Amino acid sequence: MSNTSKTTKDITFEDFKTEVLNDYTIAVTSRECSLLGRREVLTGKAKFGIFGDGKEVPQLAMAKAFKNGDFRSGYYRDQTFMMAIGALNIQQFFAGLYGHTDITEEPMSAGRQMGGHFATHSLNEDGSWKNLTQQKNSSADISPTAGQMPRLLGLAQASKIYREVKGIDTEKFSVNGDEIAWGTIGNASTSEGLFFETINAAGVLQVPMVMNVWDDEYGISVHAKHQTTKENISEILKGFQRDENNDGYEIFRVKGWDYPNLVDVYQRAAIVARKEHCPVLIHVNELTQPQGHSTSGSHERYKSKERLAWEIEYDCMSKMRQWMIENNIFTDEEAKVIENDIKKQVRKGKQAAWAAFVKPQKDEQTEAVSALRTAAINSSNKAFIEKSANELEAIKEPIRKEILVATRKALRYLTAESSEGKTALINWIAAYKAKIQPKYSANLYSESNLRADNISAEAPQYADDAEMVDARLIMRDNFDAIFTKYPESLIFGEDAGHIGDVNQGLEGMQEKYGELRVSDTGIREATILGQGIGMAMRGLRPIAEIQYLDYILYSLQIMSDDLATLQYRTNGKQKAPVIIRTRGHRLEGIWHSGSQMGGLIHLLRGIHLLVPRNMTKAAGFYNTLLEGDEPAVVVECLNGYRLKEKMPANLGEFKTPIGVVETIKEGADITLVSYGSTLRIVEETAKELAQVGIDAEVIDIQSLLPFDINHDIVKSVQKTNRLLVIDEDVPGGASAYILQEIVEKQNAYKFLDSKPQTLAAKEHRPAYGTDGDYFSKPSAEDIFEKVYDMMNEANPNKYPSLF
Ligand SMILES: Cc1ncc(C[n+]2csc(CCOP(=O)(O)OP(=O)(O)O)c2C)c(N)n1
Ligand SMILES: [Mg+2]
Repeated sequence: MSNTSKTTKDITFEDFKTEVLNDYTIAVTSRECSLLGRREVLTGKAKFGIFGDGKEVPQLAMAKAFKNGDFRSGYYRDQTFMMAIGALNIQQFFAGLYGHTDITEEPMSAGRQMGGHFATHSLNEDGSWKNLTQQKNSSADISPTAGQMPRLLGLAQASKIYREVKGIDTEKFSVNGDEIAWGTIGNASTSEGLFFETINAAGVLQVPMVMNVWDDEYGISVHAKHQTTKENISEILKGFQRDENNDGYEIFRVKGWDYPNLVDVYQRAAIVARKEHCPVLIHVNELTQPQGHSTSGSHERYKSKERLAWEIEYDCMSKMRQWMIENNIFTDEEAKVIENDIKKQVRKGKQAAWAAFVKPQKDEQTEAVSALRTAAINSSNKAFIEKSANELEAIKEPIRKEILVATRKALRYLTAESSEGKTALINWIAAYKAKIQPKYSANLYSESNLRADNISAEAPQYADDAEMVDARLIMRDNFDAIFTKYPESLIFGEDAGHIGDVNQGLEGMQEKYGELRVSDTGIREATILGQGIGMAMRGLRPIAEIQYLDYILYSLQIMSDDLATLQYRTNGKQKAPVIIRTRGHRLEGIWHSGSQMGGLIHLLRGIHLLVPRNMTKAAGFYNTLLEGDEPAVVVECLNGYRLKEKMPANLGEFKTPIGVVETIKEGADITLVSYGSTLRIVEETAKELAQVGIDAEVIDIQSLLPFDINHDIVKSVQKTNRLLVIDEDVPGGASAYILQEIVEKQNAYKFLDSKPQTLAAKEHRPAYGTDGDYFSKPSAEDIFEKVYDMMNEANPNKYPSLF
């Protein structure tokens, strides 16, 4: 089922009729799915439902204008559109509602997202790109309202880059940059800052983005009068309208039940965006929500009788039907025949989806019951285990949790026994978990052979006469090598273009590679990130620069909700290998010395988090990441650009491995673990400790996510038997995570002769004054005294107390 439009020129009435009937069929199918979907939730088969009823007709029009290669970035109302582009059928719709964990049955997310969150597959089984120009694409939805906006900007900008930058291999991604990125959003969600930030940025960038607002006057129960100035989003955005003197937007307003007008508006909008790369806003108003917001409430509670009556009269489906009758496309009787037939098809599709959902679990239930019965045979607790088996067997439509609860609990009856049946049950549970757990946990990170920890290290090479230079020059020259080696790479951020970033790590790069590849952006961190995500989803290799680590918080929501979940929420069917470049840690003052690494570690699982101690290490990370297919944040040391480092010869080639620690100094007495700017202080302190006879081993973590994949730190602790983690985040921040990794995951507790400790910053942010750093973050004296104290406790004779 799809509604790809023929050209409207020279179309016969029969052709026209066929096309409209096809559209109506799609829309009725979608409506029936909504109606039956709600019932599935109310009867308990599905847990939650949020449907596209009341928004069907404009989505038909959007689908007609949507071409191969185009991208959608939308929200949970778009089931009709997805059906109209042929990306969602009835059975798949219900598989989504049930949370089917098989990607072939539930292609949107393999049951990871609630129904109504749509996606298409950009990747093959091995993680390589499909040809996106030969299919209609939808980036994977997320639930946070307006969260689809930042990425929409990047999806649209990719077309501009593909059209205007020469030398990129466009084969799988673009045909002359003709692709449109189509956004959809609810009227109430336009209240979010992300909406306005994206609208402004797309106007500045002039990218082919068509923004659709589905306006039903409400956001759950809250009326437009609390949401939008003048209760009218296109009215207040009028200032964005382009004119003869200024670039801007084309803005359309159209009624959501007016099928012929909608079709016309969407065709016109597409031409403007596709040809001219001018962003377009389509405000579709007078839409309704026949069943209310979702299955968890009823709209009778908050809509007036008059509004409810109006919604019935102006329901876009009945208006379309009426128009079709008036225009002799069908009669009322003929319409009823079509509608009844669709009702049957939807019911059949629903039944098939449920049967497919239940089947594997039934088979697994049979296996589990049999394993339980075998284990029961020679057990003194036979009666109890058989009871569990019988109870499990009696469940008509079991879920996997019930299967595991029954089998795992049965082991408790067998602790004192040994039998073949018991061993078989243990093995069955282990095999079952190994088979089922990935359905819920796989693909948080890339599982392709391009995953970051699969890219091997390459050491920097130095010429005999290699110069010691300001470290920012290594960064700059390495970026130069990167831009030459990867024509699809580009960098953008505040001050990244004309002046070559605030620390001159991109000096001269814009002149050399042009304003599209090395560009300044507005001050808008969330959409800088969105540019990165969207362009990476279309095969480019963007480096999104967030000027200072302290300001990453503005983009953190999108990084966490969108980027970090992307591979997971599509079960590996989409990726966005964007690199986020930032700089942080010790400079001065509350907002230029932040090191909120614990926050990042916790919120960014799914993204690599790299903390190089110098610019050579940082440049090596960029080189590694560009060979891989995963997103990462690289935090450069803000106070390291003017320090001297030796210029490597193999720029663009040397690679810092990801997830691998480095021992900077060997030692026998204590293992000191740190990273980033603090590491330099630790190194200095290690020299001072040596003067009093303490031989410290110093390890640079380098990569917080993933963390020490070879478990090298425990090997050091095994030797020194003492561990101190030094970190400039708040107490219990990144240091708590590091300690958990080492003590619990690497089992370092086995080798410890002293309490494992952390030395972190104060709880407050760093004060500005000259001494602000000293009194806010771990200093050399703090480290010295902490280590000395630990050694004093172990051997007071050798290390008499300092105080
Ligand atoms: C950031 C965020 N806040 C709140 C919610 C809960 N929520 C889900 S939908 C919704 C209303 C959205 O209304 P609108 O944008 O008009 O879309 P509609 O459902 O009316 O089509 C709200 C508040 C959310 N998903 N995300
Ligand atoms: Mg709404």
